[in-house]
Amino acid sequence: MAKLDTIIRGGTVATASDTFRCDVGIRDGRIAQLGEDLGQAGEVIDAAGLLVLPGGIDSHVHFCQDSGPGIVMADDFESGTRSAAFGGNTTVMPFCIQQKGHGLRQALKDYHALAEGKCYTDVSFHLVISDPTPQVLGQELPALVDDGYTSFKVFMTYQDLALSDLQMLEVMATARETGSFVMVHAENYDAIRFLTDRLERAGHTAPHFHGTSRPVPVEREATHRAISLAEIIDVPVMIVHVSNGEAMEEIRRAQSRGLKVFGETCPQYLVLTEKDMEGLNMEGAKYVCSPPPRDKAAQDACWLGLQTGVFSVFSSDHCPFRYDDPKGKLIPKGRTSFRWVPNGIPGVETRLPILFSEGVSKGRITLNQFVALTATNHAKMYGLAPRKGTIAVGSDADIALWDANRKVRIAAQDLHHGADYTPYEGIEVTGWPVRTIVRGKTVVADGKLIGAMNHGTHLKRDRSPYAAPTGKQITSFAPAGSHKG
Ligand code: DUC
Ligand code: ZN
Ligand code: ZN
Repeated sequence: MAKLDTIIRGGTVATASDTFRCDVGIRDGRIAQLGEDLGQAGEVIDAAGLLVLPGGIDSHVHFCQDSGPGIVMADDFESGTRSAAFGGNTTVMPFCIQQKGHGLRQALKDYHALAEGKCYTDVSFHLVISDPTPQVLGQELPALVDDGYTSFKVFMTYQDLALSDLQMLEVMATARETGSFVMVHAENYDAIRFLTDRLERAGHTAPHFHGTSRPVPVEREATHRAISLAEIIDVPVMIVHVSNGEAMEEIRRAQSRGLKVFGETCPQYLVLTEKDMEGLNMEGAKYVCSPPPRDKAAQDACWLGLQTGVFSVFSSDHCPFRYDDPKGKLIPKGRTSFRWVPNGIPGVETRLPILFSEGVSKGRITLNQFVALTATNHAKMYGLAPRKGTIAVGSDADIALWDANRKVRIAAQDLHHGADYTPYEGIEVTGWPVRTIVRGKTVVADGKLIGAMNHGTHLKRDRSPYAAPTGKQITSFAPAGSHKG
């Protein structure tokens, strides 16, 4: 047998199901052998005392995304994937957004041009459909799904993105016909507009009123509606960035009725609260994201959702803007309220340490749940398995070595993203990724960037095994109550 390129020796390997001592042999970027006494290799990495985990897959990040007039996102592909790699990730999935009046193909061409040669980790794009014209749904999307762009996000809020219920139904019907996978941002646009107008008229303009403008029922109602629309079409759906127990309960109830409804939550809903948006002057803007962080009860509910499998994926929703910058979180001159603070916070580098520390180190979840929630389930859900998301012979050698005992106090100055702050400043974590290996090549080791910026590649994806079977022409829709488990 040909010599191995690399052996990771002496570590403890964990997958979504098992934890075991073994060495990992790598050849040509893939895992070639698992076992003991694997012989010789060009490079031997000593992993004694370390955990050997699948590299993180963050299936929800935003890089160099058009964010409106005068606003600039803080990360491009270079800084975004660099930060991801330092945080133990090997694949990230950003969104390619269709602008109203434009097609998906051109948007993809432009987005690929931004990513080309600028990725330290692998990437794979979701689409965002903002203008579901007959051309987009009838021609472009079916062809793009065949080309490996097998998931897309739709929004129920934001002026330039929100789809009507009719459009949601049309988009979901196309997902069912093409076997693509629908992700939903569930917030009620009209309710947010109404509340925002009222708050502004009352002079309530500080950043923390962002939270007041999007209370829990705004999210719960839209979650319920998205699930109902998906049930009518009989199509699976992923509710992204779930922030609280009431929305989580909507998902849990749908799952208990046998519906293919999935949920995602994020670090901000585990360790931040609405109080963080109350900082002096504009400081609260550092925490403005949508849905907003809530309260302790909502945090507990999100933990329950992770522990019980209501949430199958834990993502960062990394959506970075600089704070001390008129193109970022500071309200531009002439604008007056929280309405103008860009929604989103950085987090791709801190997602894994926060869940490891708060989850595994504190005994809330097992190490195997951690792997499932941060890597394996993302790969399965979005058509990257078995190539990605696990440690198995034949899979890509995407691996993060973890020091489970290392204590780190999170500080912006130590992170590698393009933002000038982290909303997680000062949080002490136990457990840190000390080496990140992408397809057999070390990208980050001991706090140093070693990888090449053109090592990362764009991954075409299979259809999600959870999506509707293809070729399923819609001749009938789900009668009410037909989905009891
Ligand atoms: N939705 C996201 O997914 N990210 C940032 C902002 C938003 O509304
Ligand atoms: Zn969203
Ligand atoms: Zn997002």
